[in-house]
Amino acid sequence: MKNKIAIITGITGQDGSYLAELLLKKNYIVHGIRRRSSSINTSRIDHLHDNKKILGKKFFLHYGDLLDSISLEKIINKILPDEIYNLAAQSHVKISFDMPEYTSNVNALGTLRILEIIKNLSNKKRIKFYQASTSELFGDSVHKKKDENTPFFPKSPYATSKLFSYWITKNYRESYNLYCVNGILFNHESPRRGLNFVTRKITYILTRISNGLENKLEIGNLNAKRDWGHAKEYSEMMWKMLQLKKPEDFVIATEKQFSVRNFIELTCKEIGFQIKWKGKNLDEYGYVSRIFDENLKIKINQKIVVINKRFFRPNDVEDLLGKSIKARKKLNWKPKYNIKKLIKDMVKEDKLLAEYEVLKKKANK
Ligand code: NAP
Ligand code: F7E
Repeated sequence: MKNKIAIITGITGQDGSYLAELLLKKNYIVHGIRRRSSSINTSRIDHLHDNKKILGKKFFLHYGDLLDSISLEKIINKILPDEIYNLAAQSHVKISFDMPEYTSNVNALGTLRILEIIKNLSNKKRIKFYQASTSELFGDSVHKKKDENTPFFPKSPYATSKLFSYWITKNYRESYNLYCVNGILFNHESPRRGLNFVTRKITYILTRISNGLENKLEIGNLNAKRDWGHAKEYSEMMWKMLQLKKPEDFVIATEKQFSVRNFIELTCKEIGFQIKWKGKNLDEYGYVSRIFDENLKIKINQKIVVINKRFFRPNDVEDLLGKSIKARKKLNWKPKYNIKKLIKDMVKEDKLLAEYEVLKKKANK
């Protein structure tokens, strides 16, 4: 049987790397679009190149940018893929307040640029298109559990840019009969998550503190609640959405909610100590109250979490919880990772990084 061909934008990111792995396992030929950068940005996918035995000539990277129609058009016209997964984005919500125009250009117009190319090719090939939509679209919606019918109420330049891409994807589906879907994914994390997203920041810095490499974790809003799943599983749902006969939008969520504070507490437990809280608002802090593993380089009463105003947003989404009944029925969605398993996976990898750094420091002495 002929191999299917996929293009992934954002292949160097967390989700792009998991999706590339999955598609290669399914025997796809995978083309990734990477943007030019002065430092190497392929660390999440380098192992795919190394694995030549399995992959042979099935994995290719191309320079392109969502801001640059010429590069996108050249790549898509040449490859004529069966599927395009549009995962590229300026994906950081807080940074979108600092760079609203750039964020909108990449996330909103970038999606439009790809859809136009697909539309112009539609008499040659029916290319299926996946758009990385987000639970941030719901923002301040008053409905507790959010599904495909919940009204949107975006609260950041990131969310408004993704609102445009959500609707333009739906519009191109309806106006031009294209196969386009929105995956409305709630937060998903992993050991490959960027270091400036809250979960990875927590597992990375707390494992460093417990190895004596750092003193404090500085954090923003402790009370924000999220529905956190594992990126590996969520990437599989992207693929499943494009395998359906009829293009439809889906919410993917675990349907369980935890606060940033809970995430810190569970991470401490996984590492081997207990944290307690004192003080209020900006003066609140977390200190070590019990130690279960005597090898940890921390002390009872050590102040290890402090609040820093710098990490608050002009406007935060306080409460996100999903309802993914439709995906459970039509995509057979059932999360295998709960929050504890997710944290275990992240702490395991970050512990190795910290231990490696300790060894390096010792060797250099
Ligand atoms: P990520 O780790 O931040 O990856 C974003 C990717 O987009 C990176 O490969 C990045 O390249 C690339 N990119 C950024 N600007 C670009 C541009 N102008 N042209 C081409 N590529 C560009 O994000 P992620 O967590 O994997 O998320 C994947 C997608 O899902 C994003 O669209 C995000 O908004 C959306 N989403 C994420 C979540 C989540 O919880 N993770 C939830 C819902 C939706 P560099 O490596 O060079 O920076
Ligand atoms: O923040 C709070 C922060 O940056 C989560 C993106 O993948 O998921 C992600 O967006 C919460 C917020 O993710 C810090 O205020 C506290 O309430 O990890 P985050 P996000 O904003 O939910 C959605 C679904 C996407 O689509 C996005 O692309 O944690 N928080 N203290 C902090 N957040 C950060 N980053 N850093 C802190 O120090």
